[in-house]
Amino acid sequence: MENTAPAKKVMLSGIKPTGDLTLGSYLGAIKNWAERAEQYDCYYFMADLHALTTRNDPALLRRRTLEQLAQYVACGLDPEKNTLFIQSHVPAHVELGWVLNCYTMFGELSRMTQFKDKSAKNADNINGGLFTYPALMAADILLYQPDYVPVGEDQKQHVELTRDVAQRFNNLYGETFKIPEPFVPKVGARVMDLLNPNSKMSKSDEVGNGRVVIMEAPEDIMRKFKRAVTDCDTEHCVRYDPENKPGVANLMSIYAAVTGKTFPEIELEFDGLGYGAFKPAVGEAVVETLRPIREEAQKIMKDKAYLETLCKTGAERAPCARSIRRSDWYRLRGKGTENRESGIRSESPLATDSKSPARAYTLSFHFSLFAFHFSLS
Ligand code: AQP
Repeated sequence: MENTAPAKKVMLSGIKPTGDLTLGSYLGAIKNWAERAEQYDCYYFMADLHALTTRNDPALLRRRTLEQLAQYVACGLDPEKNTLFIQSHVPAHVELGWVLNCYTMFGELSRMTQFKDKSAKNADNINGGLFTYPALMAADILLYQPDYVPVGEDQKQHVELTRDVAQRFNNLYGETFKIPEPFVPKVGARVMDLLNPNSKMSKSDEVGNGRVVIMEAPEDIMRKFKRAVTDCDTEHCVRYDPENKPGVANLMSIYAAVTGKTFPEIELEFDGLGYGAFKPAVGEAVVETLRPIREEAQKIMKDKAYLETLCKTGAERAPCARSIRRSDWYRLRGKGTENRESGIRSESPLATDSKSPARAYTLSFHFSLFAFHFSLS
């Protein structure tokens, strides 16, 4: 019998393997992905090409990419229900990335907060990739025609730029790309550093007491939460006031995200108990949330054959399932379209016959430095 069920909406997101996944990566991104596999057709990738904007030891990058894949699965991303893949294994990301680079404006890229932050942090390596990162990210997204892109608050600006670029392209050449929506979680959208609650908890930050990673030992997590910065309020009052009590607000957001409790419920729970009771309670809740993930990820990491199969299947499934056909963006609507702005009929200089086996150009992405090899042992 013919399947008449309406097609599921598509979700897509990725994380760059620039360091160990943090509590922020989990609460701001992966946790929300894992909760939506039944409802959506989901694509999640390891953004190893984006990781090249910082200097990497190739072996470490390969190891982190695989660890990230294992952690995705351990966090609940069932590879049967989600397409999990490594970005560099799907060359179309780079191909469309170049095309979209040419439709992304210098001024737009200059305004990206993340570019400004990262350039300030890495003043000795402000490379072109760091600047044009959002154009590749636009390609990562638009390639799969997603309806939603689940991201933390910090990446919302990039998704908005993706929308602008897609709209610009569509206006010029006709409806080619679906315009995606950012999907930002209500709690956990911006997990802050435990020692500096005005700064986001990041993977590539110095390993220190302000950052908690998914694979961390329970005793280390507890120590970090007990030392977390709160404020000088003499009553040690647990109240949600991000402006005046950013440290407490951050801990409350983390607690809310891992327990599902609301802020008023948390205030009531710790009413009169002070920070001495509150901080270890948050630590324990985080430990218990991360414990099964850590144990499962450790098991998966030992099974290299399984990981290898996941990588292969992901690379095969990703480009063909829902992705936009390359002929659509290269031919720019094929036989010539009405240019809506000028009224001139245009034929793309990149146009090729989609039936021809000859491709506009081939891009072999097997440069050995970063290509995938099992070199974990
Ligand atoms: N602290 C955070 N709170 C909430 N969400 C977060 N995300 C990252 N950190 C937090 C979300 O996780 C995804 C990770 O995206 P990414 O690794 O590609 O980029 P990023 O935002 O630059 O992450 P980091 O950890 O800060 O990495 P580095 O240090 O390498 O730059 C995104 O959805 C992000 O919003």
